[in-house]
Amino acid sequence: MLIKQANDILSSEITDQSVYEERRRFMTSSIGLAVAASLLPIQSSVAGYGGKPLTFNKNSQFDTSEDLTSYDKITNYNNFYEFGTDKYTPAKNAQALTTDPWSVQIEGEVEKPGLLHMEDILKQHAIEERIYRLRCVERWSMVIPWLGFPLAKLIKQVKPTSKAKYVQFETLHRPSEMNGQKRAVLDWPYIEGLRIDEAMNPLTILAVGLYGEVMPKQNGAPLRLVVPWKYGYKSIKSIVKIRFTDKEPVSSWTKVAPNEYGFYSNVNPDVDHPRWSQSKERRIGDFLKRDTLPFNGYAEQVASLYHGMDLKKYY
Ligand SMILES: Nc1nc2c(c(=O)[nH]1)N[C@H]1C(S)=C(S)[C@@H](COP(=O)(O)O)O[C@H]1N2
Ligand SMILES: [Mo]
Repeated sequence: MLIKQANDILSSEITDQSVYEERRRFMTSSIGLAVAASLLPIQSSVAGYGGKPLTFNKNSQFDTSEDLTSYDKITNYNNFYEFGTDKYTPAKNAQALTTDPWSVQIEGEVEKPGLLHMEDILKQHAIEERIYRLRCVERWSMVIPWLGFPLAKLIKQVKPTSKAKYVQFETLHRPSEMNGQKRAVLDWPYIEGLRIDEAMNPLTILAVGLYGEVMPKQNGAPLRLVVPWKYGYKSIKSIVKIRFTDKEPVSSWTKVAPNEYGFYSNVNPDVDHPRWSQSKERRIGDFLKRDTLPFNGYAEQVASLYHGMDLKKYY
């Protein structure tokens, strides 16, 4: 049989980069589209969370002609200080993390505070595939096919009060499984924050997977933030708490070096990091550097959020 039903595709096949790319090319070719439309369900479904398949639709609004970074690179070159400060050990060390059961505490300025269980989050929100660029403050970038849903949907569900001006996120603190937390490299737990309008922006997602499968542990399983127009460190991993506040949260990186890592952290080629220029970046897998784009190439969608602000002051 030429094409399998999406339900028949095993996750082990999907995780293989070449199979994924082949399927992607096939699905986007005109013949592929016609055949796919007649034979395949629009949704794809592979092994997911809690023994339940992760079902998702591709959101073609967030497609790209750029090459995807390989699954191998995305899952073996990570920043996840809870599992070590270099890029290579999280892939190994993060496997110790228990991600099921998992829940997220909602607190602060909301009408509906409480504990959200991961299974319910997955049941309540339609999962989309979106391809986003991720630009790390350390001058490398990747192109990643995320699975997730707009954070705005979860925020609307818990009904913030009029005092909620900011959203603060917190990563799990569990040194028994997160060996990096045995050292005080950061003030654990890892904290990040957004202004509420940034959090509500349609580009901001909570991601639950990548490359068609459940989130690898080193990439922030089971639930992480992805804010594509900001430096990578704003995209906090393995979230256990979301707090609505009237005060600007102090993120972990701002706490260690406020002159290097500001609250906004918008990708900006015109504002240098004190120790290096931010004008160029290396796409992982490429040899030559490329220009960094304002707001990581998402200016059209988000520049208006900062209208009238001096982005050299609010870095
Ligand atoms: N909890 C937590 N979240 C984190 C980090 C971290 O160390 N701990 N690193 C950040 C940084 S600096 C980057 S660049 C991205 C990297 O995400 P990736 O490993 O999935 O590419 O995660 C961000 N989220
Ligand atoms: Mo980063």
